[in-house]
Amino acid sequence: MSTRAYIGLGSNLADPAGQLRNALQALEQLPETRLAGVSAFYASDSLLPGQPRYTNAVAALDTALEPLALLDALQAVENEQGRVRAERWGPRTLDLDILLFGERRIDLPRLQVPHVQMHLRPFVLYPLAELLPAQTLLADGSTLAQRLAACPFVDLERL
Ligand code: PH2
Ligand code: MG
Ligand code: MG
Repeated sequence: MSTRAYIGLGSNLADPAGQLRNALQALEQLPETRLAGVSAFYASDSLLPGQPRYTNAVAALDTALEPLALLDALQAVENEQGRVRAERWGPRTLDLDILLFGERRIDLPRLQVPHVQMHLRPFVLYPLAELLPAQTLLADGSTLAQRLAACPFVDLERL
């Protein structure tokens, strides 16, 4: 049985768009997983000031992996692309976040799904909206459409 999962991709170091393209190729190679869709790429300022701008996108996966196995596989891809975990929210070559995993709610120290901050982040919501219906319910009980209205397309640049 496979589950539809949505993955947030982000990079703000070493050719961010190229990092995202490499990561998408790596996602296509994951075991028991099919890459079912990819949003456009978006550029935006970092939430933390003083960092390079980010490029972000969202990918849809159909996967038979369990959530923690998927997380391990995503972290292996981050590491292969030179991710160094120095500081929380530090600049990174590649960040792969599990945003949604079917309808599952997961609250483990290593993994919280739906992603806790996603409903506040335009660089997640806008690419996600390309792949998901507007009435989709998010973790806080709001719909994607409501969150988009509360997170205007301000600083985002569609690439
Ligand atoms: N990720 C962060 C912190 N700030 N800013 C943008 N624009 N895009 C990100 O993906 C991002 C961020 C930590 O995960
Ligand atoms: Mg992350
Ligand atoms: Mg992140």
